[in-house]
Amino acid sequence: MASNGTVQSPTNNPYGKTLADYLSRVDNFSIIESTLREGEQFANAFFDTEKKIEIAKALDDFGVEYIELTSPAASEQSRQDCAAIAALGLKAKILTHVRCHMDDARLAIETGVDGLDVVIGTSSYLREFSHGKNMDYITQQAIEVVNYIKSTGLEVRFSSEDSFRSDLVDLLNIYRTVDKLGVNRVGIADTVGCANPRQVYELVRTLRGVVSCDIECHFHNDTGCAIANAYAALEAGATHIDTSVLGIGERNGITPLGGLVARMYTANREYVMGKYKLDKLRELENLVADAVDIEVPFNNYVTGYCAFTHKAGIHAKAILNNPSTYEILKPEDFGMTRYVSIGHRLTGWNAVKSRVQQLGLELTDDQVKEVTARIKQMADIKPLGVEAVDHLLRQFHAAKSNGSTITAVAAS
Ligand code: HCA
Ligand code: CU
Repeated sequence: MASNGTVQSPTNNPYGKTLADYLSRVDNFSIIESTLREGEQFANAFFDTEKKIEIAKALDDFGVEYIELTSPAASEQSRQDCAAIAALGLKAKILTHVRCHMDDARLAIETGVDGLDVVIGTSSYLREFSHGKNMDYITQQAIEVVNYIKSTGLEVRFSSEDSFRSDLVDLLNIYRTVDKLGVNRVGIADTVGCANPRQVYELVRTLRGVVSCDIECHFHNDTGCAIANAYAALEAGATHIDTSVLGIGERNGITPLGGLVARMYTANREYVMGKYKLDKLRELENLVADAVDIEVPFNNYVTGYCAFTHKAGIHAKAILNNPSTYEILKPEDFGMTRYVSIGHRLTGWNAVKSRVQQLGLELTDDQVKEVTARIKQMADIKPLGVEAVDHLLRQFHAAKSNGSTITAVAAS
C-alpha cells in the first residue's frame, strides 16, 4: 500500500503487492466445520447424541471457529441434539443449517444456537425440479427470514444452493439484497462439485465487489477440486470455508478439514500453526472414521499411512540429508513421523546405512553397500517388511563381526 493508502500498481513496483494480494484472505480465514451437518449426509453416517457431543468437543479442541449442525427441522432427535450442543458452552460458535423458511428458522432459534446458516436453491434445476419457486418468491422469502433472524440478534448467513449453475444476475441481486439487510455472511455453494478454481476466483471476486459482508464458500469434491477451490475462494476474498473431517458428506463429500489445513500450511505455516491444534488432527480423523465405519484413506492428506513414507533410494538419501528436499509438510508439526522404507528393490545404500545406525550396528560403507545389494536381490522376489530387513542387517552384522558370511536369511 502506498503512503496515501492507495494500492500501488504493479508497474510502479513489480515486486510490490497487487490488488489481488489485498483481496486475499488466505492469512485470515475461518473454518465452518460441517462434519455434524454435511457429514451427516455421508452414506455411512449415523451419529447418536453422545457421538455428536464427542465430535463437537474434539472439533472445538482442534480450534475450528464454527461448528455447523443438522437442521432441527430434520427430526426431533436432531432438534434435541442441536440444543444439547448449543448448551455445551464451547469456544466455537454453534450454527445450524436451515432451509429459507420461517418455521425452520423459528425452531432453530429456540435451540439456543449462535447463528443460522440459511440456504435456498437458486439454480434453474432446483427451481424447476426441487422447490419449484421463482426468483421473486425466493427473494421475498429471503427478506422475511433474514429480517426475522436478525431481529433475534443471532448471526445469519444466506446462501444459494448450486450457485455455479445459477444465473449470475439473479445471484448477485439476491446477495446484494440480503447484504443490505445486514446478514453476517453470504454463501456460495458448489453443490454438485462442478466448479474449477478459475471459475471460483471469478465468482468470489465479482461478489466481493457487490457485498460488504463476509463470504462463505462450500465446495463439493466430485471432481477433486474442493481444496483448490477453497484456496482460490480465499485468494479472491472469501472469508469462511466449509469443511468436514475426512471430507465426508453427500456423495463423495466436500473440502476435507485436514486437506485444507495442509494447503494453508503450505502457503504459510503461520496461517494455521497456533490457530489450530495440528497435532490433534489424526485423533480427530480417527474418531470420525470410527464413527462412520471407514478407514482413513492410505493417501489421505497428512495422516494417510504413507503420507510421510519415502521409498526410492534417491529420495531417501536426500531426505536423510534434509527432509525439506522431498517434504512440503513437516511431519512433526502434525504429530506425525517420517518413515524411510528400505525393504524393496528401489532402495539405496544411504537409506540402509541410516537404518544400520539406528539399530546401533557398525558397518563400513562397503559392507553397507554389500548388504544393500543383498536386500535388492531378495526384494526382487518379494518386498521385505521392516522386521525382515532388521533381521537381515543384524545377521549380516554378526557374520561380519565374527568373520563368517550369511548363507540364508529367515523371511519375515
Ligand atoms: C445440500 C446443501 C448444501 C448447502 C451448502 C450451504 C449444498 O445438501 O445440497 O449451505 O452453503 O451443497 O448446497 O450442502
Ligand atoms: Cu453440501
